Amino acid sequence: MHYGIDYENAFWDGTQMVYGDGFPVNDVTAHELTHAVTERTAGLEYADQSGALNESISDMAGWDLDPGDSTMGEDLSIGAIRDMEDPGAYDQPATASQYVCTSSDNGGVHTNSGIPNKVYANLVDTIGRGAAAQVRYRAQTTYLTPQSGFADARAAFVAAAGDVGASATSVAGAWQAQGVTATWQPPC
Ligand SMILES: [Ca+2]
Ligand SMILES: [Zn+2]
Repeated sequence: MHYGIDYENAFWDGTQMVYGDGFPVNDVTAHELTHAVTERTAGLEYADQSGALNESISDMAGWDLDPGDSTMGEDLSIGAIRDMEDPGAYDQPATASQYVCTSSDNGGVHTNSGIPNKVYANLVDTIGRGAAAQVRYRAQTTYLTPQSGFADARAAFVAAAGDVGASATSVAGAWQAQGVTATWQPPC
């Protein structure tokens, strides 16, 4: 589903992403490679909430490797396709109450990813990108599972924060700010 990309200068060694010296990291390339990491770790099913999380984790990692702007895909011929800080700029929801129920796009995986994307923007703002990236990677590789939903992801990120020495309160707050409470469920 997400192949046909250049693996020459960046690869996953079974534990982490490895980038060659001076390799100009494209956010979309990192996004696609991160799908491979997710497939082999969290295994998030590519539909509905877990699919939106799968998409969002890839956007988070893509942004971390191309942190100079908050848009995704601005180097594509079609231009930017998403904005981590302002999901609404590309017709994505930013809060849980705006969760889109649809049967297209595997249950709106490229739409509802805006919610956790904005959560991650909150997290970068509050604890800094380095810590946010550690939390994100730890959650992806240790706590998220194939059926994880948004509330599970909140719990996963909070648990990951404890492991890497980040503020669990700040992590919970980043989710809470977008309406993802510990027990949130979508209307569909
Ligand atoms: Ca970008
Ligand atoms: Zn993707």
